[in-house]
Amino acid sequence: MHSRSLILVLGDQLSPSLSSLKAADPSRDRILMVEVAEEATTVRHHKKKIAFLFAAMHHFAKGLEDAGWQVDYVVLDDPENAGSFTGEIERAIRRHKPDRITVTEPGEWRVRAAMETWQDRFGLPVEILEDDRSLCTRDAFAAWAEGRKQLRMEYFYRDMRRQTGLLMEGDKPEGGKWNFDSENRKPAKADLFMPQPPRFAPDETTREVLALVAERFGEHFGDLEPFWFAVTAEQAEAALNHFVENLLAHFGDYQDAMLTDQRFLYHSVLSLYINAGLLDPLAVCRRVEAAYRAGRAPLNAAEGFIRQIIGWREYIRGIYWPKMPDYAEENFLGADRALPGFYWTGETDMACLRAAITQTKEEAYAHHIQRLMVTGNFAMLVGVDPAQVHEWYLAVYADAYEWVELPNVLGMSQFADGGLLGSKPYAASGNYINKMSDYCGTCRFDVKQKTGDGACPFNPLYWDFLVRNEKKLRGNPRLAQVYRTWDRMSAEKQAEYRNSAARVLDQLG
Ligand code: FAD
Ligand code: DLZ
Ligand code: SF4
Repeated sequence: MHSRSLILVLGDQLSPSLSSLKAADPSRDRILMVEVAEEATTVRHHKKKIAFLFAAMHHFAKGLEDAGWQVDYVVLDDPENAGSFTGEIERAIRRHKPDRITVTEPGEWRVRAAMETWQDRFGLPVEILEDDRSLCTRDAFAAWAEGRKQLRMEYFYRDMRRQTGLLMEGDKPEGGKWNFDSENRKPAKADLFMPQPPRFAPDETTREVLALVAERFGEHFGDLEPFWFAVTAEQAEAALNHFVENLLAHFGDYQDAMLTDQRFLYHSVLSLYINAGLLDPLAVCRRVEAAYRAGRAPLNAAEGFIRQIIGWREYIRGIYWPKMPDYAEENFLGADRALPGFYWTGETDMACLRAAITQTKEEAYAHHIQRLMVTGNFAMLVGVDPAQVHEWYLAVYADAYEWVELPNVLGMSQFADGGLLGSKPYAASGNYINKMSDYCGTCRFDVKQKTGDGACPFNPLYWDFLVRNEKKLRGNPRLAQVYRTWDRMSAEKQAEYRNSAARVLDQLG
């Protein structure tokens, strides 16, 4: 007789192709899905994110049942709910008396560490299967990284293009170049026509979840309604279709632009669906490639988009696992300031931060440049403790899971790993934000004014950051030119910058 498995499917594993399901037999094995308070409160997640995951979990469980699986779904308000994965596994073992536990590896080190205790704790074999939804296995990434002094995304990406065959002509890149970024990144004009992402009306199941989240997590950051996210694979597919048909063609051009009244611009708003498992990353890229080959999107757009997924997304995952758990503690610049309170309210006179944070509160979404060059840049310039920055990003975005959020925040945006991910800090003065957005036009501060009352705070903070961290950063060849500019300034000018920055920092408390 075959042994019976209890298969735990996590909230970000909502894919019928999941490795744990592939290996299983619906007539014999049982699936367990659990809503647990620990996952929602270890970091107090945005209300919309919790609602999205619980609603998507319910719909996924229903789909599995319709396909003949036996699913044991534990709701959050079950009076017996133990509140954690480990507690719920223990209860489920009592209910189902399985011969073993099967899981697809989780996306977070903390959860994997808990799972690794289960075999001894429960006296049952625990199988942790590889998550083959990612295109580069952990072993393959380790083999690629072996012996390299620097782990540059661009070289990793070329290998992923060769491996997947995406946008390849034989062994050459389509169009003769691997990367078309020089044609991308234009500032946007507010009168461009940008179709909004499709909005999905909540069905009865989702409405019940919304009521539960309002009651149990009312104190968490963020607006719960209006709630319009896709919660099924079919709806996520419709969102992908909308992107490919209506937005992809301009994706590259306006990738770095920011507009107060256009929260999504030509971005796909698909990361939350891909990360939860509702969309398959490779299938998404194949759709985009097909649109290019059919002449419906230019190469700079298709290549730029595909690079974000098979390049950045896979590379970030590759970095996360071998670096954990110590990575989460890294603080190369020794930053120790508390996260300013306005990150939780949006109440600040700085129009760029107000726009990015207000939109984060309302949508649980901000696009890459808002995350990197507005909220991330400001936190780094003022020297916020990277662990607090990490916790904020993990809590507030609907697409945030530690494996993808942590390297992006700690490495890319805060330079807290000392340059493993980026060759220099993404530090910028107000000039960059002004070039790429319409924020400065409505701001109380003057982006052109360098120092003194009324000057854009990013301007003195930029120089103060470089000087404060001079010992760690001056030797970086990519910063040689900016340090030369600082050295050429008069002592008086330098003092003005430092004094202005000190006043901004004082006001932050
Ligand atoms: P688009 O601009 O349409 O990009 C297409 C897709 O590419 C995204 O859906 C995503 O799957 C992928 N992608 C693009 N850039 C990255 C990247 N750097 N890392 C991984 N995938 C990428 N992304 C997350 O999925 N979760 C996070 O928690 C997260 N935190 C971030 C924190 C910071 C400080 C920064 C700078 C970036 C972060 N990113 C994160 C990456 C990126 O900002 C988001 O993936 C993107 O904004 C999601 O919106 P979109 O789907 O409209 O993306
Ligand atoms: C983020 C999250 C939340 C809020 N709640 C649950 C939950 O109740 N049940 C569940 O299975 N997963 C949840 N998740 C996603 C997990 O935190 C995620 O699977 C792990 O962090 C591994 O990436
Ligand atoms: Fe932001 Fe400075 Fe522009 Fe104001 S002036 S929106 S603070 S960059």
